Amino acid sequence: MRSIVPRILAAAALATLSSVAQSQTVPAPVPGSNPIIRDKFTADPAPLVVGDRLYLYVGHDEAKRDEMFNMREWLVYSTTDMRNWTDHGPIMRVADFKWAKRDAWASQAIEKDGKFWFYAAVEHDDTHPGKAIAVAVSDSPTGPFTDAKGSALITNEMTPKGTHSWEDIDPTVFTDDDGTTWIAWGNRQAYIARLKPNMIEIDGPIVEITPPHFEEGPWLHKRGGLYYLTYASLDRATHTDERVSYSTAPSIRGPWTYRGELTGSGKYSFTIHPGIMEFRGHWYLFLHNAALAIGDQGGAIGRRAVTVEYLLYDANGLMLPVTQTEAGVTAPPPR
Ligand code: FUB
Repeated sequence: MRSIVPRILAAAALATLSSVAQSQTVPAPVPGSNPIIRDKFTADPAPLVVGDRLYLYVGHDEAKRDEMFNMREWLVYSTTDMRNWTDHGPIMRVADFKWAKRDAWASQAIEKDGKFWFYAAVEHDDTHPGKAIAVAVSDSPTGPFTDAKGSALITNEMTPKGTHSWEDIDPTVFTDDDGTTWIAWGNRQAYIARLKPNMIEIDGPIVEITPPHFEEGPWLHKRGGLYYLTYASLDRATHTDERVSYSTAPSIRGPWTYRGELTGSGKYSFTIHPGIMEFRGHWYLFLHNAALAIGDQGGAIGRRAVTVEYLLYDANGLMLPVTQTEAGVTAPPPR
């Protein structure tokens, strides 16, 4: 019988050569390049700055094979340098809202009076069929968050004009200079309402503000004297995948002026979702695409990956078009 030792040695040598070859041909990603999170599929990025740290809330995409969405929890990451991200794990599961039955969809957290308020889209149980908006609270941006109300803040019945059951999704929250916090949300129709100071009740009417080609994912922010409503848009006559568009207004109450598209579509992705924040002297636009593969799981509608790019404004405060890149914010800021 021939010895198998030479064959084992040859195999080991080959394995070493192939791992050397691999490490030479596939360089490790530059920390902070896109997608910024690579060990999990993540979507619907929502940044929040607390002190010298930027926190990023995302939905955890866990769809398998041809499943559309499978989202059961929200995760949070943080950074101080926009390069290196700390994983703080799940901050909440959709099961923590006892009245919700599934779908940890888009969210946003905001700080007010020393507490952190987390607003998120979920599927309500059969007592209020359709999507709903939940609110949770924590003493820390990394949680744990608990249901702040014990029931939905917004249910499908509160917006009767809508024609489909997933109209009440994708909350964005914004506190104006007078201390009033506003919440906007929607799918196909966009709405805005004032929150009571307790942050868990709507104060006054729900007003429709649907901008051109609005699909979902609104994001409110203010820079200088200008208010921005940025959102995932879909011009069904010309595009098959969402892009990002925006409107501006001189006041949170409008009137809103449509300013056109800010981005194209995310690579391989039907959805896209803007999250905008200023941090350490730069403005950033967070998005997602479906360009990440993990093992044998390729990107898909339910397996997305968050990205970040610099966001620049012209002299009139209009946002300059943004392209999703691999280098992201590891490249020098464009001028
Ligand atoms: O992630 C689930 C849904 O897809 C979000 O709520 C929408 O904004 C879209 O990204």
